[in-house]
Amino acid sequence: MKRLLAGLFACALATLPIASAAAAAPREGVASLQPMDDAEAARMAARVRGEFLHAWTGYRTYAWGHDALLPLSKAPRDWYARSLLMTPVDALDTLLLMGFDDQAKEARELIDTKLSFDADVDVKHFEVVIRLLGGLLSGYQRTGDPRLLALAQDLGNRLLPAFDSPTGLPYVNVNLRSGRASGTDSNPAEAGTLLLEYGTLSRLTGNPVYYAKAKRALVETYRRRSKLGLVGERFDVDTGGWTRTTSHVGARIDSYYEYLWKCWRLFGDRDCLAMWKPSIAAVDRYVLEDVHGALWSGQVDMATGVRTGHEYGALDAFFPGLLAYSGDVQRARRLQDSSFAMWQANGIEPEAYDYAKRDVTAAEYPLRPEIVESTWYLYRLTGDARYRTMGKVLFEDFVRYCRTDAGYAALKDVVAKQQADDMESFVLAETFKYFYLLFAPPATLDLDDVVLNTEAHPLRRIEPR
Ligand code: DMJ
Repeated sequence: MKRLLAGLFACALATLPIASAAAAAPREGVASLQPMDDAEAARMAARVRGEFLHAWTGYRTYAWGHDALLPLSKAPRDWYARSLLMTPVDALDTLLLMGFDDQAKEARELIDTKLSFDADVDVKHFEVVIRLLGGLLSGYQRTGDPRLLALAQDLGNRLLPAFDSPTGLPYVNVNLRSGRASGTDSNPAEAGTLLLEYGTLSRLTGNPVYYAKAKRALVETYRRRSKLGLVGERFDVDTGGWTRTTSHVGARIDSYYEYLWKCWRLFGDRDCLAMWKPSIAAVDRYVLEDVHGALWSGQVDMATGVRTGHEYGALDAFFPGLLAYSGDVQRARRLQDSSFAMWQANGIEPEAYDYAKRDVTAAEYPLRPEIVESTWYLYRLTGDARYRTMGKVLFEDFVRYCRTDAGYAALKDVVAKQQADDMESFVLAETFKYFYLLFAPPATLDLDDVVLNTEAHPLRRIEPR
């Protein structure tokens, strides 16, 4: 926090005549920043592109053909007994967006020739949908490569048994070869963050089954909301009963809200809009709160609305972007200022932060994209070039603390800045993509043309057949 306050005062003093400086209130958040001009933005876009290439090259050199790179040990890591090419599939559309055509071609050839879903492995349904199904569909829409669509359809078919529960809520895992589904301890994010991908698969193949199953899971989640309109954090897939009733917008719930809004945007599905409206009203009323003069989002009980916690964190930081995207720019700006203050407190954001006590409560940073995502939405939707300057602060810190010889490393502890041997595929799918989009010319991605899934894969609108 000290660093933030010192920075804010320095900046305010630099731009005010001495006589009025003493009387002026310190400006905070985005108001403390100067707008970035287009020439500086172009330099930043080139820098982000260069750093992305550094991370991609690390994967290419030390982990080619595997799911992910271990950036400290310079070795590969696979999620299961067999690689599912998580990083190449997740990174493909970022390579294309940034104009790395040779690398994209090489990644596509690897996927086309080596990726097979005929594997006796129990995979996490949600993760495979957002990263692999989303990545394949977006890659197909960008390249027209029919093999990517064929892989997406094969994967979709193998995953469908996940929905065969008594409630229609999906099981957590599914075996890609046998279709055996397992895992009943699930949550709104895992059940409700499927329709953009399955729905796009239906639109592209003409087979409505994918849309129907994923939509039912979203509706079944919504149906279980409390009288106040809030959802909890965990439920049992077989019974549909809540097993944890804490409500918030962070881990295990976050992208459920994201997809209510985005499925309306992508498919024009009025049911999604009808579910979004009371849901966001309940979040505004019960979950968001003013503390120390700033807007934050914490925890309440879904049934009573009684406040149970004041924790915000790296995952919650997607919410300002969603607020802005859905039209509530005022609240979006205030919450983004809070995300930025949380980041500035240690020069990198922690996984969880108690905003009432101003204390880090979970110190790791797995290179998450959400704060960058929100910075980009706010810039794109308001045109306020100070958000580009905010993004530059984030990027410089990100490079300073997380860059390694071979790529980018997560942090075990944002206070001690101790690195961890982990570079998730979402770093290449999302974190670098949002940084790049923030500084690149807006025409790089037309928000009227696409909706980004929760893993930042841009999906194009397609009319139903
Ligand atoms: C990503 O896989 C997705 O953004 C998901 O919705 C949340 N977690 C990670 C990034 O933090």
